Amino acid sequence: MTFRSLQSPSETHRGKSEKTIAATALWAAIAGPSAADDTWDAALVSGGATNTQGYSEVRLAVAGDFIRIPAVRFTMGNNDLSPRIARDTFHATPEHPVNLSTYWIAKTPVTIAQFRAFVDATGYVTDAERPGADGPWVYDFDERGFIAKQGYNWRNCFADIIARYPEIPFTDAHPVACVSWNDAIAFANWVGTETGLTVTLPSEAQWEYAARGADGCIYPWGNTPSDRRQANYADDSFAKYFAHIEQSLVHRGINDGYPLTSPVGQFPLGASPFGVLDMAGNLTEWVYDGEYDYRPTEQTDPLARRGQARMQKGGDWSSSAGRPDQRPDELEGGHNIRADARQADEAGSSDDHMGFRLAIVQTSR
Ligand SMILES: [Ca+2]
Ligand SMILES: [Ca+2]
Repeated sequence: MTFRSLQSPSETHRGKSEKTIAATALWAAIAGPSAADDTWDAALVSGGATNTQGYSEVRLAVAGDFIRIPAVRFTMGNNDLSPRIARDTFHATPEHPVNLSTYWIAKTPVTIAQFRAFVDATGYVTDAERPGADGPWVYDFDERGFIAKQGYNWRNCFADIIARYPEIPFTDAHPVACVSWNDAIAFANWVGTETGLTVTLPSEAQWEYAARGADGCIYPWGNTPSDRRQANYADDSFAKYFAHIEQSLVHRGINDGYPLTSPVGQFPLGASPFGVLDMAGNLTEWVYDGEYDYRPTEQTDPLARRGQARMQKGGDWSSSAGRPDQRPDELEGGHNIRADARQADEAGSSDDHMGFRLAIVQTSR
């Protein structure tokens, strides 16, 4: 594989041919053993450097940084869950061997700025904005909880909270929330069209391996809960504003600095073994799979292609650490930042603690 010629002046391309070259280089890198030596088209795909953890990273102009995850056989799910943890991880049992082909996963979730560029370019209308839609589930101080509110969507789903407490940090560099699985797929399809790559949501297996690594840790950074520097979830800064709800979720004694979401990439010490950021906390993330139960048998590139409900991973700003010493979560399923935790929700639904990140794969879905 020789991609260095792509950057020579004599092979400068623009427009469609440029996209095709970038895509060709990325496919070759997915298949080949020496991606760290590859170079990338500067306009559309740049980087090609090796990150701190030793994995290749590239940058898509419209969708940020992606990390190459080499093919592997790993153990998905968990057999070592107490009944409470089993419930809070949406029954992430039994553990089972999974073979994954090489893929690329986004280093961070899609930001509001990136999603805004997509909407500006295409005129896309999200599920929550469609006539007659129920609206996303967002926090309401009068109701003292999360309720479905019409008129809210990705543009304004934190607006009431920010208006009430303008000191809470919030910018377009934060991950986009109040987007449905359908909206996430629409964004992925747009990035695919723009780049010529097969861009989609990661499968649940791809997401979990990118978060846990070969050692199968509880969190992306290891097995001990955050000391405030590894992730954004329900901490003392959350409790300051949401003290009247979900007290059992709060990790007392740490302050990660963010009552709501944080800008993406703010917790480098929370990187996964591959350098992937924001997997635990910030926003829970849609993955491609429809809702399904684990089986003990070995699987290769597992993907539940269909399902009205879609799986979600990673926990968010309102989630617990999922520590064994915590009191139980009142809610069934998920709502903690363990890498093996699972949730599911209707593909057309959205809420203020749900976002997504992209993956680049070799086969269409
Ligand atoms: Ca927090
Ligand atoms: Ca996350």
